[in-house]
Amino acid sequence: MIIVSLEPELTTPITLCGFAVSNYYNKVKLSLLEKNIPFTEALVFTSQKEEMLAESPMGKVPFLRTPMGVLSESQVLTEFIEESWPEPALYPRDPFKRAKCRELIEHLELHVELPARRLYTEAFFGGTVSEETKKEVAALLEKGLRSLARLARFSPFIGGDSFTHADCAAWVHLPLVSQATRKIYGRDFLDEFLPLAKPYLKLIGERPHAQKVNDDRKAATEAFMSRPKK
Ligand SMILES: N[C@@H](CCC(=O)N[C@@H](CS)C(=O)NCC(=O)O)C(=O)O
Repeated sequence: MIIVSLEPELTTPITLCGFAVSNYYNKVKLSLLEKNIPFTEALVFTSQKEEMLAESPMGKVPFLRTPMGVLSESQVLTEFIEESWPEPALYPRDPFKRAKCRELIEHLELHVELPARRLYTEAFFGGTVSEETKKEVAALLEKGLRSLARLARFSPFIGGDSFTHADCAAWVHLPLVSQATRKIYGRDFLDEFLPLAKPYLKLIGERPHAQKVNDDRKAATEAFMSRPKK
C-alpha cells in the first residue's frame, strides 16, 4: 500500500484572500480558526481586472492561495480545508449526517443568502432596489426560511449537538437576512420564519473565534465605508 502524505506541502501556510466585510470570507475564516489551521490573510477587493480573474474567475471573494494553486468558491474552500486537515472534524463522521450538514449549507446559501443578497445594495450600500425585486425576494425568502426551519435543529447547533461548518455558514449569513429585511420591509424575516435563530446566533457569537471574526469584520466595515470613493 502506498501512503501519500499531504503534510510537507501543507506546512506552507495558506492565504485566505478577500476582505473581512464579506460574509463568505468570514464563513471560511471561522472554519479555519475553529480548526486551528495556520493561515495568513491577504486584503483583496472584488474586481473584474485580469490579475483578479486569474485567481478568482468570477472576480469574487473569498479565494484561497495554497502551495498547490488557487481555489475559489467558499464551499470548495471549506471542503478542501476539511479534507486536508481532518482534525478537529467540523463535519460528522457518519456519511448521512455529513450530507445533512452539507444540505443545511446548500439551503442557507441557495435559498436564503442568495435571494437576500439582492437587497444588499439598498440595505447596506446606499443604492436602490426596484419594488419588483423586493416583492420577488420577499416570496423567495419566505419559502427559503420556511424550508430552513424544517432542517435546522438549533439543539444547540444548527445541525444538532456538534459545531460544524454549517454553523460557520449560518452565523455569517443569517444576521444579514435579519438586517436586510428590517431595512427593506420593516419586518424581521428571521424572527418571523426562524424564531429560534436569534438565541442560536448569540450562542455562536460567544465563541472566541467568532468574536475574533466579528471584531475584524467591524474594523473592516468602518474602513470600507470611509474609503475614498473613486
Ligand atoms: N458563491 C460564492 C459567493 C461569494 C460572493 O458572492 N462574494 C461576494 C462578497 S461577499 C463578492 O465577491 N461579490 C462581488 C461580485 O459578486 O462580483 C462563494 O461561496 O464564494
